[in-house]
Amino acid sequence: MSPKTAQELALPVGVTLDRFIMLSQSAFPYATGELSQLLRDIALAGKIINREINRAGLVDIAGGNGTDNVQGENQQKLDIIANIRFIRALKNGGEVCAILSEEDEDIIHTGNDHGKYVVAMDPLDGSSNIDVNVSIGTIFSIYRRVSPIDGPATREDFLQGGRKQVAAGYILYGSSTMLVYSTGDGVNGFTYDHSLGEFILSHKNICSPQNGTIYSVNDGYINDYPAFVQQYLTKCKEKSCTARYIGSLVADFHRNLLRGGVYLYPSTKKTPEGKLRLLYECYPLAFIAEKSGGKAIDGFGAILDIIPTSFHQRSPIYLGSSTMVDDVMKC
Ligand code: FBP
Repeated sequence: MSPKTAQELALPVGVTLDRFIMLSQSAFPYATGELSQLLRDIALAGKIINREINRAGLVDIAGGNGTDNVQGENQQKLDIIANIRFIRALKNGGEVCAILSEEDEDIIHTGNDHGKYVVAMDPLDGSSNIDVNVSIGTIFSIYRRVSPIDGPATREDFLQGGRKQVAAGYILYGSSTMLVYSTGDGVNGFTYDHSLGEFILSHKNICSPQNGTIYSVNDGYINDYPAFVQQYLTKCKEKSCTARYIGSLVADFHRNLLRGGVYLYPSTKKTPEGKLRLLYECYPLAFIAEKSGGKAIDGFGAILDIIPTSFHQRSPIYLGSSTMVDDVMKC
């Protein structure tokens, strides 16, 4: 047997997130590295939460905490842990002057008044699936502040509208842990290598298939959905499309992003304004959808064109492969 080459003996580990961020930054001559540092801080918090989730069944951090969040939802212990871990990482990172979280009513000022960025986040999405070991996720949206630097952040910093996001993404805690984000120029995915403690580039320049056969919706509420949605779902069934619904937005969105499909959370009689939160669920995933060639609408127009009026406002959402979203709209 011929001897192996050095390359064969030491296969490259791939491009780490750090290196990818550095390489992307060098594409922007005026970049100052603050957004790069912020992305690293998010990745660090993701690694810590991944560790907590993996051992949730072994230590007393599974289940409800007996407290409710601003939405009146029962908080899971891991919701609170994820929230704290992100706030701490962004505070210590120094680039973020304020945070808006699904778990807190008001803006969280980090004390980094010199920070140029604000972050809106859903620290742990899909909470109802935590205890049953089903994939869950973190969703984040980043804006450059509009309020003066060195002063406290303001409401206006968070109500700029989805098109003003400078970056957005999610972390999926699934069969593997992945970080997927965009800074406006393409969407890239990184898989967490536990043995190295590094996110490694595994999905370069993700492009959402223009069409697909998967639809993701809570079919249990079908009688409560608007007529055009019922019409669209009937068409899907007539076309023998495949129904896939995990009940974890990040997991459902991620599958459809790679395979082609559409996720629907329409308004219902119970929630006429929809269930999902505009600022830290709809906007960031709509950003990823559009930057990967897909679409995201609320039934009337693009999600990213909605002018926000309050921190925790909700919106109906239909997002995924562009042809399937157009078909929803046609209905
Ligand atoms: P949170 O867990 O962050 O509140 O997210 C909302 C969510 O769980 C999504 O992840 C999911 O897609 C949807 O709600 C499921 O809602 P339903 O149980 O009504 O189908």
